Amino acid sequence: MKTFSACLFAALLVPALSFAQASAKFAKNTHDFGTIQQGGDGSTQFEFTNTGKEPLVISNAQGSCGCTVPEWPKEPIMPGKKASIKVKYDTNRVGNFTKTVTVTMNTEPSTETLTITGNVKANETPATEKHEDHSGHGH
Ligand SMILES: [Cu+2]
Repeated sequence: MKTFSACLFAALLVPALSFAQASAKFAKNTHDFGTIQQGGDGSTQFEFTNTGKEPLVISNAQGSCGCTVPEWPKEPIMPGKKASIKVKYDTNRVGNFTKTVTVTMNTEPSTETLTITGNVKANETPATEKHEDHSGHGH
């Protein structure tokens, strides 16, 4: 009898778990800054709504390199509520850029990729100080 109830319990639990999920609907997942002056404002926000049935928890957000820094809400976002992920690019780096931020959440699929792109225009500086093209750097 014990075995039977354990099986029954498992059978009820498995479908319940697969439904217990949050879902993030992003208003947009790319942002084009266009041309920004060197040292200018390289921040943007990616707004999203939890369209799932469970509180949405972001466990991590990771920029594709050190010059792309995300900030995300640490508290759970309730179903139907909006929140946003802030992404800041280091505009002291001159040139074209395309960077991604990978957001990990309790959703299916569990990651969302946000992309930022733009072109940082150099301030008038001596040519020796100029970085030709940031997009080719390896980190
Ligand atoms: Cu970089």
